[in-house]
Amino acid sequence: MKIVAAKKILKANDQLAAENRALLDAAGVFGVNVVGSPGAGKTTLLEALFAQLKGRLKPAVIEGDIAGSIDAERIERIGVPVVQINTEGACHLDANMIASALKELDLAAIDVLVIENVGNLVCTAGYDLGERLRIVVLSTSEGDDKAHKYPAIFQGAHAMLITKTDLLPHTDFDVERIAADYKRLAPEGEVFQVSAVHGDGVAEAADWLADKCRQSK
Ligand SMILES: Nc1nc2c(ncn2[C@@H]2O[C@H](COP(=O)(O)OP(=O)(O)O)[C@@H](O)[C@H]2O)c(=O)[nH]1
Ligand SMILES: [Mg+2]
Repeated sequence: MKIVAAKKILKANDQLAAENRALLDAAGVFGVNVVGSPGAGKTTLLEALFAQLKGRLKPAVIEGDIAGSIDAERIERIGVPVVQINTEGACHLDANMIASALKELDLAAIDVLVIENVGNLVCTAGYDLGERLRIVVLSTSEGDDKAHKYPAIFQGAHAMLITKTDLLPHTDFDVERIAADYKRLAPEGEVFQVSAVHGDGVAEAADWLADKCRQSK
């Protein structure tokens, strides 16, 4: 019987992630890994951010989904280059999948690559994809205990974007509680509050992303 230790798989992933990062750096492309639960509002947020960043940043997207291409079609409709990865059951993207998808993109024509990971607060935490920035998206309808219950994903994120703030009056979500839990895990992390459908907070998050992208050059 052959047993492959998870640690070994992660080591191989780290190697490939480093190669992806080197490729993106050489092309002057800033890689961003967006993680969060299914339905947290990741794709809607990307649509809002790209509208806000029009003329400032040239984005492309890699969409990770277990099946289908609904999100990639949404991104295509707003005129942003996009590659769909179907993981066929896997609950996260890995660096090998990203390496394949990168071959399908014209890196010379973009300056920020946003990877929308498979919706999941657990598996996605352990896999470096070769990004420079990781953002965790949490919606106000998911509960304010999630940083406490899924620490790894919050700990590894440079920013927490709280989405669907327009729904706050209808929930018991406590922004201060989740922000305090997140800051304990990631003291340097930024917290943004966004309603992608109403537009509140989108400009602040977009400015921060543009700054991070500029600082990386
Ligand atoms: N009320 C409200 N609904 C939102 C917001 N952002 C996304 N949604 C809705 O949440 C659902 C899931 O959004 P989607 O972007 O597909 O989530 P994803 O699975 O994380 O990519 C959709 O019905 C969106 O219209 C928001 O800021 N406010
Ligand atoms: Mg999506």
